[in-house]
Amino acid sequence: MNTKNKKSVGLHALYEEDPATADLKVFGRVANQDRRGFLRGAGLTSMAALLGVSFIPYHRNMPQGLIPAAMADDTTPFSIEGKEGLTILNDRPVNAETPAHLLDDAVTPTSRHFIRNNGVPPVEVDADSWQLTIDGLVEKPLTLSIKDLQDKFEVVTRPVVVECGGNGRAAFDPPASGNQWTYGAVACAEWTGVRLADVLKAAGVKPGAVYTAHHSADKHLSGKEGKEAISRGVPIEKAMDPNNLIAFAMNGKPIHPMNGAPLRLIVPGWPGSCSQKWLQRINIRDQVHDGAKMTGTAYRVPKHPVAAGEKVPKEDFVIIERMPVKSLITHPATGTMLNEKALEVRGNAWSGERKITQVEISIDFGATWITAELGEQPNFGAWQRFKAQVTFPESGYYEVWAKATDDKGVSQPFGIAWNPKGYLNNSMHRVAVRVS
Ligand SMILES: Nc1nc2c(c(=O)[nH]1)N[C@H]1C(S)=C(S)[C@@H](COP(=O)(O)O)O[C@H]1N2
Ligand SMILES: [Mo]
Repeated sequence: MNTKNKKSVGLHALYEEDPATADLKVFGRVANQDRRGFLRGAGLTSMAALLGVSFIPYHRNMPQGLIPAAMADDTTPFSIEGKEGLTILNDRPVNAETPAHLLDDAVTPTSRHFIRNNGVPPVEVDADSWQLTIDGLVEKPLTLSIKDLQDKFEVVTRPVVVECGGNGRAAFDPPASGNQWTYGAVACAEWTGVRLADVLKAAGVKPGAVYTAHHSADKHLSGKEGKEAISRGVPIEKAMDPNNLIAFAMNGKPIHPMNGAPLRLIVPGWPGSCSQKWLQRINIRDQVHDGAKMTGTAYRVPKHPVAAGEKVPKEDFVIIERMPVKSLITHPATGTMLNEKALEVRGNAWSGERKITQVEISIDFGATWITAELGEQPNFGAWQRFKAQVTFPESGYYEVWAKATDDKGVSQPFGIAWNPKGYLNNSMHRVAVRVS
């Protein structure tokens, strides 16, 4: 495990505060008063799995809130199996982003796909018995297993960008509260699944349908039954876009537990929050969905430009839909010390529901630009690779900047379009390079 820890609240602090809550966070369920009862079930299995064994022979003797010594020395709050090199922003819930230089692939490996959790993920999911229900404003409500989905609908595989609406929030000044993502709450994994539109057509969406409502198996942080961590949706027109997937595989394998195993939505071009993980139910509604994190100011921006720090009345906020044009320099890593003057710059560029037509690179703080070589978009919703050869004239400090332009002629701004909740920062990516 080489997951870096940004936040100091670790396991100890967590258990000192409240062992029962800590159990919930770590093991996904609250300990009974009789801890042994808890440890006998799924809790025991998940604790054992965290400790890297299949069983804890003397588990009956473990007191409630005991931090296993194997974990007690660990300075990182969690080791996330199957994830490498991510920066942990928060351990309750688990949120981790990927340093830009680890995103230097057309298809992001699962180990490098960021994690954004709003609540407590389910433990011990069983793909064989998992069920998805489609109900609400449909002719024929459906309950489907993953096998049903595979048997009844065409299965497709495609790389798709998932980006958190709050990616880039850390650069806001004045700061915006929420996860302080820098650049790495974005990834482009290859997802396999069936088309959401095909499944909705099979259920027969009735006239009057306005919005989808997505429901899932993760739990609210409070542990309260019936309270959802997040339940978002999209307008029915967007839901019927053939590019949305109900996905059961990620990079050719079952989905990583933290990325929504065994079933999730993949909604290209819109904020990651639309792509419900651990998906159990899609309810078709006759109004804009008002589930958890759909209302108030969550995943919303002011409908008019605002000055940094300006107070915005609630009624002026609108739901974020398409994500903006953006790019990321994935080589070199920022802070690189170069011993030669020539350098290959590489990265990824994307724009929600659009193609990238140009990426430009500057090494002189934007005074001059060179056009990068730009790769094709493999399919709707995927990012495009770019590369450029640059030569630094002499030794010293440089910044490499990248600026993408999409097929509607929209480019990335230099500055941040500040908004109260810190969404949609698509300002140009800059990396520092020292040439010796
Ligand atoms: N059930 C569920 N789905 C969810 C979330 C969540 O907390 N619970 N987070 C959403 C948000 S805000 C984002 S950005 C993406 C992140 O997907 P990832 O964790 O696979 O990177 O998942 C979305 N789907
Ligand atoms: Mo997100």
